[in-house]
Amino acid sequence: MKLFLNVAVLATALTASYAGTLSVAMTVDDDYEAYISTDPNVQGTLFLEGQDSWNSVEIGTVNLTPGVKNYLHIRGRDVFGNPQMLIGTFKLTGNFRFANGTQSMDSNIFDMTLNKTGFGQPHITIKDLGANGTSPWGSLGNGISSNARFIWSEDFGPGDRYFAIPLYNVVPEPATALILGGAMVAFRRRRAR
Ligand SMILES: [Ca+2]
Ligand SMILES: [Ca+2]
Repeated sequence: MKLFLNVAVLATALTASYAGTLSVAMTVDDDYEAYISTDPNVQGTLFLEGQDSWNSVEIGTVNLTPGVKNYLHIRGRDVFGNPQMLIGTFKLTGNFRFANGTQSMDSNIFDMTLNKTGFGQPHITIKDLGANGTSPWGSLGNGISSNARFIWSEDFGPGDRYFAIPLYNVVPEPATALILGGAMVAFRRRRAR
């Protein structure tokens, strides 16, 4: 009975560790909303926005839905005319990974997608406008890495830009659960003596 209870507690602890968070430090020239979604075609739930100020970096953290792929959806737009850009640094916890295989990434043209008509639509090319520090914006801090890139669509102009970053759910190695489970059983046996 005690063993059963401990296995149940262990299972609960393992399940809890499967959850994760996404932390964001970003800004857009000039305006954006950031959403978290479990469907690439659905905008999702708003958790961060930056209103009309490219030089203020917003930070936010959101809980991810465990066990499935999540998506960071950023809907950005220019408000005051050229120039236009998005820049940010993104971090994950729990069993989530970016396309680069790690829990940290900076805005770049390789690990994100973009289109001008809506989330889940066919992708268009992202243009690299230079590393953090590049004129006319200069260096942006408050959590944005010096390696982050200023990016936008190839064409400038009005209208929303839909950026997406997939957050892959990584299934833990079964060996880890077995080792933990085995250790717990051994621990209980020692205590029982
Ligand atoms: Ca901002
Ligand atoms: Ca602008």
